[in-house]
Amino acid sequence: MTDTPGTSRATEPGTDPQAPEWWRSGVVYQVWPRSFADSDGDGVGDLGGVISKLDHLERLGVDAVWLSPVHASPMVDNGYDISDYQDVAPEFGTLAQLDELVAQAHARGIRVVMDLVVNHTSDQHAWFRESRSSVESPYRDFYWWRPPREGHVGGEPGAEPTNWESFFSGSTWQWDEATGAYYLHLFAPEQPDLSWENPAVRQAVHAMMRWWLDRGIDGFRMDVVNLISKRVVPGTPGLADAPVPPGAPPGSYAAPGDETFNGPRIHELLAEMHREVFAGRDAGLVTVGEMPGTTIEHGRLYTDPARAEVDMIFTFEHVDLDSGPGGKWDLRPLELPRLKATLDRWQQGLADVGWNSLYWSNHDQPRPVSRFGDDSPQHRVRSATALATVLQLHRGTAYVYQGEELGMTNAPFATIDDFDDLESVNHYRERVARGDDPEQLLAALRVKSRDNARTPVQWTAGRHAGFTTGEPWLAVNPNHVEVNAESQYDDPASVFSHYRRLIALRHDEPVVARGDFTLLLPEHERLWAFTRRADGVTLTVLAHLSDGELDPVAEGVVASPGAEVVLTNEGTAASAYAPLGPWAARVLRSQD
Ligand code: ISL
Repeated sequence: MTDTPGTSRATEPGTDPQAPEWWRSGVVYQVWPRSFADSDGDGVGDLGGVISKLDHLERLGVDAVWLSPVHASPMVDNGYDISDYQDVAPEFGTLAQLDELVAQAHARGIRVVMDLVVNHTSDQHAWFRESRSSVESPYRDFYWWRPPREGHVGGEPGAEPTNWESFFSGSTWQWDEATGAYYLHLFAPEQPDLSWENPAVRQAVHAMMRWWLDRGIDGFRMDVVNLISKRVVPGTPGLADAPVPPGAPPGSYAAPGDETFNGPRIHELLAEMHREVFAGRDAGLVTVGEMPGTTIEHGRLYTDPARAEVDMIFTFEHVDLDSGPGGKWDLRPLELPRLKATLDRWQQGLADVGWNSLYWSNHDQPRPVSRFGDDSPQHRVRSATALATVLQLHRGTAYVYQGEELGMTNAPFATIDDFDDLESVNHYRERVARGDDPEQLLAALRVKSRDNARTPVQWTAGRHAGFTTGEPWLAVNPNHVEVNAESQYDDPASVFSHYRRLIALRHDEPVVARGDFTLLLPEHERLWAFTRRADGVTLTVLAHLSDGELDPVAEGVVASPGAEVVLTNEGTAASAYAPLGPWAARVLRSQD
């Protein structure tokens, strides 16, 4: 590639500790390594692949890469089950390659943020192997071991210490014959939960985090970190049942809520981690906690700089709006006013204290253009770019998940055999066994399965989209012939080119990081409009999220004289308040 990145970055890694935090105007790009780029032809993406695509990231103009786990792992949950926190999985490469990635990224002004998965380890981690070997093991209390429920025999149905349902179906308790006890796993049985009640666990994790920072990485994305404090009721076994929804058959499992989310010691644990790991280090480090089930009230506490817990959190309200009371597979239509209102509430809630993370997708979510936009050939580019514009011009750090910058879509999965992810496959099997209609189950998987995000990145129109010279571990989306990076770089109308301009605008226009946020016409079902204001500058964002045409002034947007168009996905710039075509987005700038 010949041209320069979209913009200069606010601060280069490690240069000026006094500079304002880079992440306020910054953009973080998530790499999910298994599907990013394969350098050795084994069909699995790897670190060599990430290094080979740094040009792509530099050209896009992002400030940092968040690398999903590359640690040693049996890959039951594609790397979110770590068996050695201080080594790299052979299929991804070596520690030396990771060092090289960090060095090469830094040389381009791109930071590297690692995933931190410490709510649980893999059952193959040395700590757990030790822990399960004997009740006398010094590692026994690294995990949550509990006896069967009183009056029950271990291993029989209903004997589990609590009625909690795992994120990945079934009970959260696994019976372990060797020492005659259950251990807790909020996720898969191969992902036992660490006990953060144990100071030795905390010290070991803090030491591991310092080891990574000493190696030169720039921060952590902390996996489900608001689950690490379980609500321990005084007395034994000390963990309470979750309330069972009305009408559920006796003996049903129930998703734990307050028992595990944002538990009683969570703020204390995060403050301790901050003190033990980050205090006194480079101010350019960043931390983001993944926090499902978190309210604004908690969000303020987590991200208040004065409390020194984490810099920002990933919340889930906006990605739960298209789920019904039955959870993520219980599909509901998405209503634009509710989506706008949800983001607006977080904007207002964290306006004076704390900081927002802005994301449409990640490796757990379907593709945003298929979910919130229109992925038909006619509207894919416009809707992908309109959605990006709206999101990234809210106040907060923007996250781009691999392929989103190309407008990649959900995949055409035909049968259950096309899916890989344990969440999808377990859910399907459990429900088919219960007698649910397989076709209906498949219909929900097609919309919501995490595999939608996990098909390989589409680099070229060629064989396997240029992802691998071998056989890809998960099928490439056949639409790579039209949707691929190579064809987008030099096309000013492409999704990639729009993302580049948008990221440059975030960097160059201080009002994006600093300005206040006012939602306009909150009830409008097709128009997403808001203003951002600071220091006499106003940005007005107008996005028409549907087919057809829409006249913003006729709908009630008040024109501001002298407003100029600074970004649009409409090709030739329309005038500021002209009618918006299908999925058109326009950003106006005016000055007092
Ligand atoms: O993906 C989800 C639902 O479909 C979420 O509930 C997800 O499991 C939750 O957000 C936690 O995600 C994180 O931890 C999991 C891992 O499988 C995910 O990939 C990770 O992002 C367990 O480590």
